[in-house]
Amino acid sequence: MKTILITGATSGIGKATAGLLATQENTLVLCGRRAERLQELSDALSSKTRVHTLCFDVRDRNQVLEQINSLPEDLKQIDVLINNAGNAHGLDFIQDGSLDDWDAMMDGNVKGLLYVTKAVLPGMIAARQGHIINIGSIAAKEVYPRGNVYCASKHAVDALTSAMRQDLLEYGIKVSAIHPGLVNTEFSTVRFKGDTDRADAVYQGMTPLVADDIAEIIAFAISRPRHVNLADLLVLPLDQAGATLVKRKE
Ligand code: NDP
Ligand code: 8X3
Repeated sequence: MKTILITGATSGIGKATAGLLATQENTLVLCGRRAERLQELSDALSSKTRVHTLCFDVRDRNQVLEQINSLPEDLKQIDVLINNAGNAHGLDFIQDGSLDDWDAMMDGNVKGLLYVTKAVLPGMIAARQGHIINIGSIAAKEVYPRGNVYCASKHAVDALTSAMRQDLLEYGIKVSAIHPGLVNTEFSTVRFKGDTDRADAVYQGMTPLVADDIAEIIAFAISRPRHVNLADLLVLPLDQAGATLVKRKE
């Protein structure tokens, strides 16, 4: 029985991962900002396993530390941390970008991941075991036009994943990154600020990944024997060969 903390569990990849891991004898700590969605998740999954929810914004370092430190004694020791919370905000040329969008991406995708990791790490270091899985992106490996700050934030996640793996080597802590290509979640709706037509166009004429595809890979990574680390994995739909190289039907 592992205790697994998932950020961004209220939607998309995080929610699918929670649903799958709940069926595999894990205790779940599910995090997000939308309290009503956390309650719905807890109601849906509590018949399968023990679920504890934490409502916080990963950008707020005080909230992150307070909430994670507020865990009941028997849940304080996190075995697996899935740093999944994140989004893109906007798709603009660098000269047209919004400072608020830039802050949201750098503060959420990079600093938020750091704050959560900082809060969870002392227990892993003391136990000399643990597994951190960072959800990167194909945008961590390539930049694409108008992706600028989102790509920079995910390149930072990629760099931090390698850095964590080096710094935590001595403590027996696994650090993995899973980098998805196009996954049909609420991601594009958030990026385009609720414009669902524009969001739907991202996946038009091609078959994207779905959240369950990534959830299965996360569960596989967690299930490897202790000596095996899936360190860095790019996962693409068949119809995608690069950030902007997508085969679409007419
Ligand atoms: P969704 O928009 O469906 O889910 C994003 C999740 O992150 C939500 O649960 C949201 O919860 C949470 N979140 C976002 N910002 C914050 C914040 N400031 N504080 C706390 N939680 C936050 O998108 P996905 O499931 O697709 O995205 C999950 C991860 O996968 C992200 O890191 C994304 O960059 C990455 N990714 C997605 C791809 C895709 O094509 N969909 C491809 C590659 C990577 P709430 O709003 O309740 O706080
Ligand atoms: C999400 C995939 O291609 O929009 O990380 O950057 S992409």
